[in-house]
Amino acid sequence: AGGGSVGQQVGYKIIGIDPGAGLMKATEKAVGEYELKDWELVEGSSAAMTAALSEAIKNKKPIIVTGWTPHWMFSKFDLKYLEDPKGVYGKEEQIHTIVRKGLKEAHPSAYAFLDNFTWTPSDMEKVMLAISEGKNPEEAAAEWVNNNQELVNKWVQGIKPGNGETITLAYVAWDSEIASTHVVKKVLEEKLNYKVELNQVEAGPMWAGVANGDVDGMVAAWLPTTHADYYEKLGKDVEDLGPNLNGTRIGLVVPSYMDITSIEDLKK
Ligand code: PBE
Repeated sequence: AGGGSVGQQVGYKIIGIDPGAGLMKATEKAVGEYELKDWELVEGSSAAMTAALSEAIKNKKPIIVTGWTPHWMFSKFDLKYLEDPKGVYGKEEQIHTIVRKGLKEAHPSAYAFLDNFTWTPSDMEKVMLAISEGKNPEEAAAEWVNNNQELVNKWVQGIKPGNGETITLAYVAWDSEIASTHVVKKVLEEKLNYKVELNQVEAGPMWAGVANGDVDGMVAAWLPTTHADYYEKLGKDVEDLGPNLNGTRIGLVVPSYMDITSIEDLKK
């Protein structure tokens, strides 16, 4: 389809996201290790990447994007990960909840809930999908919380509500983290009587904000691989509350109609 090599078909471009994402660092490494010499990793944002993907699929054009799971793109479109025989993108990992040191003493109820918070890729995808279909994140989170009272009540069971104190959460505008962070905000406000301020920042400042105590926490740490750099630098200055979600994946993603299966095919 389209004629020529895959590289020629897509102009030797991989459509990336924000430069702070671990996925971008991994992709730079992949470009090196697979010797994709003529290729360019295009920086942008999650929103720009999904817009380019939607547009390409609408026109049945070839495209290569940096992608991850959980993500609504896999329920909306017929997509596949390119095989990664060199294992550059790592194995399955977890999304962790990370809080500032001292949060437990300062806001024990918020801390207890954040420690309990855990859900599944399919939960997260429901919120993501609603947002991708036009709901604003607050609405989508409220609707999910409303529909999942049993699980939500387990998270807050036995926890004494706060007294209207403010909790600050940092997140990056990745579709997955927009979803999770808004759900956590909603639960803290509706069930535990906190006020929640959200700081949307880049990945570096998100980690640094929790490490220096400017923000109380985040639910967006992809470990052990994707955020390995950040964790190595700042892990000792934060408290890791462990995984809130299991079953992630990152890599290069293409529409299923493209006639390639492996990152190695990009060299041809
Ligand atoms: N992501 C989504 C992020 C983590 C969440 C895979 C784009 C990254 O740092 O790459």
